[in-house]
Amino acid sequence: MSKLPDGFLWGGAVAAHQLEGAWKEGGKGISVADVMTKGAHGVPREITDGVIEGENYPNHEAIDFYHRYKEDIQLFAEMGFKCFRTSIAWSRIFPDGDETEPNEEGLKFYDNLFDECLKYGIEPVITLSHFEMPYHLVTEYGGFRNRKLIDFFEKFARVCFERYKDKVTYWMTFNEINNQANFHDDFAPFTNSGIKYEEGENREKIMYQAAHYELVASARAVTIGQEINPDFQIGCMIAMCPIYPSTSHPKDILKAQKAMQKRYYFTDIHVHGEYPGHMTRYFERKKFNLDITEEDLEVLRKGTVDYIGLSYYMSFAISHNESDETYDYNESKDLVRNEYIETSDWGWAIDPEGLRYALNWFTDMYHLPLFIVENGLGAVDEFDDDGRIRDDYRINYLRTHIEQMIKAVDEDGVDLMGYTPWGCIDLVSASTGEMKKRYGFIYVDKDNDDNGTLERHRKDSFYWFKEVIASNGENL
Ligand code: BGP
Repeated sequence: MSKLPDGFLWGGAVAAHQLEGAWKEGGKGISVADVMTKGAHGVPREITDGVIEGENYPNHEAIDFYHRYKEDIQLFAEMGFKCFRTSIAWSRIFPDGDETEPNEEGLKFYDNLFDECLKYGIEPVITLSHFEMPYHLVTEYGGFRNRKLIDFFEKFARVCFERYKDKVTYWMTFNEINNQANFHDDFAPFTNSGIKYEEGENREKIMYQAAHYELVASARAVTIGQEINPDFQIGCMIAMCPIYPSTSHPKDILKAQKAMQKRYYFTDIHVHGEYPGHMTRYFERKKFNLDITEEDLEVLRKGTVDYIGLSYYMSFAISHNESDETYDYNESKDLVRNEYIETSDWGWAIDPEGLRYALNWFTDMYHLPLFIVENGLGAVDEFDDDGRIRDDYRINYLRTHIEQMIKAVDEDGVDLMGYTPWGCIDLVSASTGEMKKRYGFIYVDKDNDDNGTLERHRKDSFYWFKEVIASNGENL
């Protein structure tokens, strides 16, 4: 007997800009992702001032899912997927983001894609904004530093909800909305908000202002979606990395608690519809004077979500800082290495128990259904002489995480809707732009320098995951 509920949504997750390619086809406009440099190990990607001829922009072709989606969905169906999480590229629907009428060809592409999924009984799970805002909204309006973006996003959301109301039930508004508050590189440009910083600006203040506008845009979308189809399930999407105290020193415990508050206040707003006291006090203390109106607060109260979607890859550990009495969280300064945990080739801490912890934490805090919409291991894959990819490291990672997920459901009573591992087919890495950081059950023949036939191959994990789904998590 399976320990997971019937109808558990097994599947896989991707994002439009990381796999579709066809960056200029079907009337699509240029998105932020199309002008991002290819980073590298330890070198963050940058939003450039436009496309330079001859440069390698990995998202332009990606894995050409735009033309090959039928073949790929068929492979997902062969694995037994119950759902497939992807995003709608905003720039396919509104090429510049500020038009009055949507682009019919873009809408049609997603009609075809969702129909193809439904043909196999695969539920589409759709993120509205996954790091791919139309670039015009960045150059003309400054991205989400501008209040006008709320209206543009609302319009985009309304068009999608109306068009796909009979094909899509599960939605999420902004992918990893809290990722911009992770304080990496002193608030690096964040593609969801489309923000490029000027010299000498108060980046932190700008980030909180943009985050506020995104939260209002999200809440407005939730309210509209619930009106258009009351059967919709509309969630938020939070990047979850639990932050553990590095020791039992009370100051480390308090430091970890404050860090968790800061990283996850987004969830309080999505779920409870209001800012927690620690954030309003923080804004006051910092004299940020943010543009937050009474009307905004009303919108936030109304547009609360139905479930929490989360990504989980790793955990962090943190120590207090004797010279800083405030306990303010600064990720690039305060995080420490957790000696009990191994890391991936890209330095991400591998911590399966952390997933169980995270699921319990969300449940205790918010009492809402949860949906793990990303989890996985980025690794270099190679063919053996017999033409097989023996990715037991990936199987191991997923198995140990699924074991903890099942304990959370079975022993702790967590209400979990489904599990969609990240990058079910190899795609362009979001943080580095590389192809060689692979997550897939399906290998795609393409290398870091844009060479390859784009042919698809089943890895060993493909057959393993197929059995996991068929047994509803019994055979791991
Ligand atoms: C999440 C993003 C994804 C994805 C994943 C893996 O933060 O939502 O878009 O790419 O991380 O990250 P990476 O591709 O950098 O390995």
